[in-house]
Amino acid sequence: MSQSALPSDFDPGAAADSGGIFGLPTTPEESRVVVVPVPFEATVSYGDGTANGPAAVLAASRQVDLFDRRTGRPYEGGIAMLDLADAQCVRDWSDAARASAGPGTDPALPERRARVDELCERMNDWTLARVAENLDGGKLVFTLGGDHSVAFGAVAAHAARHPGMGVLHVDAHHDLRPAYEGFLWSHASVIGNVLERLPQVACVAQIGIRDFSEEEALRAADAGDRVRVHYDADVKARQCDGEPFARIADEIVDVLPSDVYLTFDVDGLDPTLCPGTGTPVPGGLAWHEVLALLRALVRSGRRIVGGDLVEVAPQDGDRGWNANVGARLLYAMIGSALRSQH
Ligand SMILES: [Mn+2]
Repeated sequence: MSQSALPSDFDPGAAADSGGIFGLPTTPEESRVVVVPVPFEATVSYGDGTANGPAAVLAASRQVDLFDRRTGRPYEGGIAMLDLADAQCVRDWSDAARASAGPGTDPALPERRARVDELCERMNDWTLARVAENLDGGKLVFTLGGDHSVAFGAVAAHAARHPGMGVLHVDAHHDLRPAYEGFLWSHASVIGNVLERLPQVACVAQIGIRDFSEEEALRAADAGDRVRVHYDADVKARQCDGEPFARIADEIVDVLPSDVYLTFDVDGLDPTLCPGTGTPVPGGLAWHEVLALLRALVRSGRRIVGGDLVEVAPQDGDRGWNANVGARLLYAMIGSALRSQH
């Protein structure tokens, strides 16, 4: 049992009144787990709002019950999110990039593309630095987007410290588009950038994939063993034929090396769980399938070295649903990662 970072009078069953994520009172310095918020959405393809994800998940997280039958007391060592006010620079870069990349602008203009690429690089550097300093401080780090482009710096920081690690990638999309709409660092290219620029990443296993271009499917196939795709339609067909999801999950996990980074695009879920996300697609993982996948990862003895949750977007009138699912998903990922440490 890990030593508690919490004050002795802390009551995990009481309604949270501290300002911290999941209602926890600990500072990042005191906490075992640090969440890095990256409110960035430069290159939106459809719906917007993921830059509001971190604030919305923070608010919703206070409703999550801390005790978890499956993972025990993930809160015990402390979980803290870095101050959102310190991420305001990222929000400003995001707004500036959207002004250059957004509707009514011509993305073909090279100076606009260069401007957006430069703002994305600043965000990459910022994210990498925040994640790296917390990893070096011995923290387990989870990054909270923002769109999927925020994962690059986080994966890079982890890969530098865990060479040979694998990435488990849950998403409706391959994210293998070369320079989507001309933008080098687009959310739709993030896994392509990981494969191309981070040789320390041994392989990527993708699940939930159901909306992609022919070029992306070819790119995935051409990557050989470095990219293992578990197409949503194939997984669902096997389940319809009577195969248990647990067996499929074991198969997905089996190809990964011993250290695993988890990148979770919320649109990998059934979109009834994330209607606000930028590019919802029918199909996808059910809630309990996600938990089964996390269980399979832990059961296999692999170590979850860190992760990110991206593309959570609150909507007007959703009564907090998008952020509520996001907060619970983040808590499940953190709990599984803590369980997997040995
Ligand atoms: Mn994605």
